[in-house]
Amino acid sequence: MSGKIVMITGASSGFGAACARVFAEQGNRLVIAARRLDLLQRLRDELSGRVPVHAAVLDVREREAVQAFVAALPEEFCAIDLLVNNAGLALGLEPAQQASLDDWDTMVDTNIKGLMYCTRAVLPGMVARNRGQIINVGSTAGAWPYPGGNVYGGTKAFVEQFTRNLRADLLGSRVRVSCIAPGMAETEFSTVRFKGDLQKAGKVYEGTEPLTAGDIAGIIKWISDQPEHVNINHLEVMSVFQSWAPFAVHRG
Ligand code: NDP
Ligand code: 8X3
Repeated sequence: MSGKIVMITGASSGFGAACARVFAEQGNRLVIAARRLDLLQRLRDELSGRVPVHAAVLDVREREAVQAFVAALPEEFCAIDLLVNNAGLALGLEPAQQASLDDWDTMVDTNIKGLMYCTRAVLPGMVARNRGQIINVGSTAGAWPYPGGNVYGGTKAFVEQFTRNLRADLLGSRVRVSCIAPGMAETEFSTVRFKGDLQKAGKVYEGTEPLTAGDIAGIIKWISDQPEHVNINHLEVMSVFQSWAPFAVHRG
């Protein structure tokens, strides 16, 4: 794939920034969005010698802003070929009975509603052009529960099922939709989850070789590089340092 228009949400760090670098290497035009403009500008400065880059603040939780953002894209960026719905976060690891409702709201608003808004804003153009692709970033947490994963896992289960239902709606068009479900990857993810506690965040990856943002960006590129009649529905990926545990049993 080259010379396409790729929009990446949550491009200021982690998977999103790595995707921007990978898609720039292929000569694609980039629309990069997130809340932290300084980081986006740095990324744009790094990549804009190679490809055209449109960098702008977008909080995916703001429904009207998402619609306006897509509607007002400059002409050379407006016919989006690939949307990487990546913006998302986990907040907290407390059991449900102690978790913060504000954190739960933020995860639902970002991981579910934000992804919905971006999809709804971009999809009509893709369907009209009978061309395009959406790659949603889910998580192993969407299929495999763990203590404290409560609402985060629930939001990622939504991403998985929404992806499949989009495919059902899009049958008859050539628009492709995929969900990639990564396991533990070292990005700003844990720093955000633990609200800036770097020590706690670092412990998540200690003694392991987690997935990297570059690993995930490479896989997202591979999904997009498949022949246009090939749709990867779901792709789950883990570091070899991660696996499942047996069912937990409480003996009272
Ligand atoms: P990072 O924290 O490094 O990146 C998250 C990105 O999302 C940032 O660019 C952040 O930008 C953006 N973001 C968060 N909230 C919003 C918002 N309201 N509007 C727009 N952008 C937002 O973590 P990752 O790269 O790891 O996370 C990317 C995606 O991957 C998430 O959906 C995450 O759930 C998922 N994931 C992560 C895994 C991991 O272990 N790291 C594993 C599986 C899935 P800014 O703060 O500037 O807005
Ligand atoms: C991120 C992976 O296992 O921390 O989605 O939930 S995990």
